[in-house]
Amino acid sequence: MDKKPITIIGMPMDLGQGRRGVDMGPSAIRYASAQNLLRQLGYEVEDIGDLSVPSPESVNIGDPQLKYLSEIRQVCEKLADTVSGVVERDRFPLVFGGDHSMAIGTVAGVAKHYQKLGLIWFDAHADLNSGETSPSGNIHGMSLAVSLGVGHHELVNIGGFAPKVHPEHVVIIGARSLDPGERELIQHLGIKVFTMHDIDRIGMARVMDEAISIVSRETDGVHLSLDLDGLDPKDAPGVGTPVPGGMTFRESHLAMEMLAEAQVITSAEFVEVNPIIDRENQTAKVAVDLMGSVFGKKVL
Ligand code: 4U7
Ligand code: MN
Ligand code: MN
Ligand code: MN
Repeated sequence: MDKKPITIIGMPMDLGQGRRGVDMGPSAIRYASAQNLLRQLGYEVEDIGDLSVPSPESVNIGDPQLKYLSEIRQVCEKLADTVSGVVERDRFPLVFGGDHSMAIGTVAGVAKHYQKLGLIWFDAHADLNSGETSPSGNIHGMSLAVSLGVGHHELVNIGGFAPKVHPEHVVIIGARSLDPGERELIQHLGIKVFTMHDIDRIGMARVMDEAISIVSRETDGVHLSLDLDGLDPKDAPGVGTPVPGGMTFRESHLAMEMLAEAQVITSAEFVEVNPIIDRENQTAKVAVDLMGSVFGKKVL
């Protein structure tokens, strides 16, 4: 198997959500020995550190329907440039977050290099709101919409082009909390969503077979955007927006192992780890464990 060298980027950002703490996610994930594990798996790894992100106390919240819009735009532009530079150096970008609004930057950075990018959104939520539909005004609930070209123009045009992905190349896995505007957009764009109901009903193995065939059909790269709240809060308690009834530790692992087997993933981010409400860094450890599986760790 081709083991592309990995570049880790930290995004210590919590401007996109209501609760403090996910800005410490990158440290917690590093503390859970991400780099060691990847080296043990035989990868060359570099960590280029954290991007600098303003703390919410130091800036103005701005429009309550698009909180911290201008700061999020700025740091996502920077993240997009950084990620794009990593791809240009023929390395695998692996980003640690940070609230999920950062995906606007990560996806913009990779999409510059892949005309037809596949996208796996592993999440309890769909992140398909806009300033008009959001019940919270938190941009971490809008990042998938923005990547599809729906939302505020300042976010949609990050990186200088839009959209970053097309709906037919996107799958959402693990959804169990959707807002009315998100349901409408899913219908309107025809996005494939594997809800918890689907996972219960047909099992994770079949869900992943279908998901992999969708994201790899006619695409030239696939990004994995993994929000730890996709897992059940019993397995990943350290997240800002926990929703009961999520994917188990084993189901999530199976999903990652199948992605590794299919060898489709060309970039990844692990987001929304909140050490403040975690228990002994359990959620960051789960993130690193899942990372192991994505990068090909096997029992035998
Ligand atoms: B996350 C929410 F209303 N939909 O928009 C919203 F339920 O990145 C939650 O998936 C968004 O954690 C959660 O605020 C965003 C809410
Ligand atoms: Mn999310
Ligand atoms: Mn979520
Ligand atoms: Mn979340």
